[in-house]
Amino acid sequence: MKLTPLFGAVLMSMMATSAFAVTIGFSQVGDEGDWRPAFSKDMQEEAKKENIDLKFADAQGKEEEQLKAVRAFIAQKVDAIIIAPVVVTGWDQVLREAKRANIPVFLADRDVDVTDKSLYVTRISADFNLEGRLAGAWLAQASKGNCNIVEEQGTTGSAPAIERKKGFEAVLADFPNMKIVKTQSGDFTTEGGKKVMEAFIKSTDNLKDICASFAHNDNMQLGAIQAMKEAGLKPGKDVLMVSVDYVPAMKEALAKGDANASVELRSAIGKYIYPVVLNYLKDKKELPKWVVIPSDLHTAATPAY
Ligand code: GYE
Repeated sequence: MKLTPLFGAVLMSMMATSAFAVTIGFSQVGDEGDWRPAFSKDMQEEAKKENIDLKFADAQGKEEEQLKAVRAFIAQKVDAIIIAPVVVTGWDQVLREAKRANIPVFLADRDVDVTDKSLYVTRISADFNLEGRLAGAWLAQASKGNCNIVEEQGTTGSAPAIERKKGFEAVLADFPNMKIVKTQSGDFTTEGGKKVMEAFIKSTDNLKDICASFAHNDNMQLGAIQAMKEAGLKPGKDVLMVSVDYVPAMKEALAKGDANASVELRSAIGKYIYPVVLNYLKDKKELPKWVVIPSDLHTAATPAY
């Protein structure tokens, strides 16, 4: 068929508006708690707004799955790759493959531990160490610097578990009468937190002399709250409860008095992430290695603003 110039122009403009601006591969951790799916949903919605063809891969908490997904994105020749890495180790090789293919990689949320930082453009995330310090500082004040603490750690080897612990302990170092007496990983899940708290209850004679529970995320704390209630204890009253994420279920627990404080980890962060990626694709300007998203601590008395 021969196209008239006008018809051809209309067709071209239709093609231009229906085509995506860019294709981005996003390798997500999984859906271990309430925060993660909220983050995934936001990334998908914001992608639509930005006219991005988002290839979303859920790794179900497994790094092997992430490596496969990233290799598939490279084979598909996407314009950019975003990774929320499950754990910090094991990334050098696949990042080198992306670099060789000339595909820029961005880290979102969690961090990686690589010696060659040129393997990724930048990381866009909250400061997990600060979150740990905020939780520790709140607890130091609430307990007047006297506190035996049980700690539910996040996924072993993940950036938030490492950094939240470090930040929290940095505050404790200033208070000789504050110490972590029990610590175990609950893998960032409600179930995991419940199991860990059940074990703590047993090994401490019903949390005798325990003043606080510090959980690396709200879901583990919500599980811990259940375990404590089942054992006839009063979370938020007998024991101070501080955690991170500030998910809706935690807001309810704070309002009910079952928990005392939670550091907010924003989940609607696509609006921080995509502009960084899109601008980089346009101008290729070097960026600082970390774009920090703010964190704030909330109690029942200080709702979100
Ligand atoms: O706090 C937790 C999630 O990577 C910082 O991962 C994130 C953490 C978040 O499972 O709920």
